[in-house]
Amino acid sequence: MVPKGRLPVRGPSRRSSSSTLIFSILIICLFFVLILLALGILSIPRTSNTFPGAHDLSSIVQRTTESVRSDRSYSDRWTEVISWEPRAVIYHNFLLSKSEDECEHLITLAKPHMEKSTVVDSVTGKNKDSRVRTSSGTFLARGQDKTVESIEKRIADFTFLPVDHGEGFQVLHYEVGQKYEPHYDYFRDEYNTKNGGQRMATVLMYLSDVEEGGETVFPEAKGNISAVPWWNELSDCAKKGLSVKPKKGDALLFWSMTPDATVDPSSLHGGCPVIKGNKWSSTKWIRVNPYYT
Ligand SMILES: O=C(O)CCC(=O)C(=O)O
Repeated sequence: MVPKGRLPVRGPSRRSSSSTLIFSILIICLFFVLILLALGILSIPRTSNTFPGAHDLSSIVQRTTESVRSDRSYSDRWTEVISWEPRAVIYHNFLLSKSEDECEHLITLAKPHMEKSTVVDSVTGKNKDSRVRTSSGTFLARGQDKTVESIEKRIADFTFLPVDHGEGFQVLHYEVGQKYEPHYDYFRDEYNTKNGGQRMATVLMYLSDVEEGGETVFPEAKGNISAVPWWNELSDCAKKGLSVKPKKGDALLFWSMTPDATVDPSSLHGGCPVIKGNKWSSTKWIRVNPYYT
């Protein structure tokens, strides 16, 4: 019992010792969180407005610089998202060029069989000759040899789409003045979708550099097309859209369908006329379902 007229002695000291305890626990927790942050086990979430907008093509410069800086060697493989509408990404140095030259290998396989390229008639679904596409080309068999098989496996890893959804490579050759006018890779006829369903994505591999022209252009891509770092190097044709300059060994992946599996009209694309030099490329079209060869 507390004696009359005296203040209790133990109350405030108990309160002060419990607040000291809480304060110490907080300090220990804070210290613990700081250690986790320093070790990279925890991270502070970034707000969405720190990321560039989906159509902000000027961010390509920043990402390029970051990639180069963080790579040990410039010749390493690295990816560069160039557009969200259509979804498109460049995989730099996708094909081997040192111990084995995969570009030369594909060209050597294709050369003896090159024929004038055709286009698909959207009414009949049959191949026809056209002024829209003036290159020459040929198809290689899927898994034709070990090198082809290894590139196809790499494409499957890169796209997350199985090897058996892919058509055989089409190797293309464009000489000066040759081009492929803007078109869709998806079909608008029923005949061509019987085997494998719709074309979902395309991987376009550049097998050679091109001195001038020959860019792949996306005239319906959304965004400020002139913000790309390589704008001043583009031909007039390429300046009509978002363009990629062919570079030997690089691969361009773009999607002809949106994530909700409807066809994407912003995937309209073409090959600009070659102005100087030669262009060799190889296309892999990937279907929604397995494609039987
Ligand atoms: O050669 C290019 O840049 C475009 C080729 C193309 O459009 C295609 O093969 O579908």
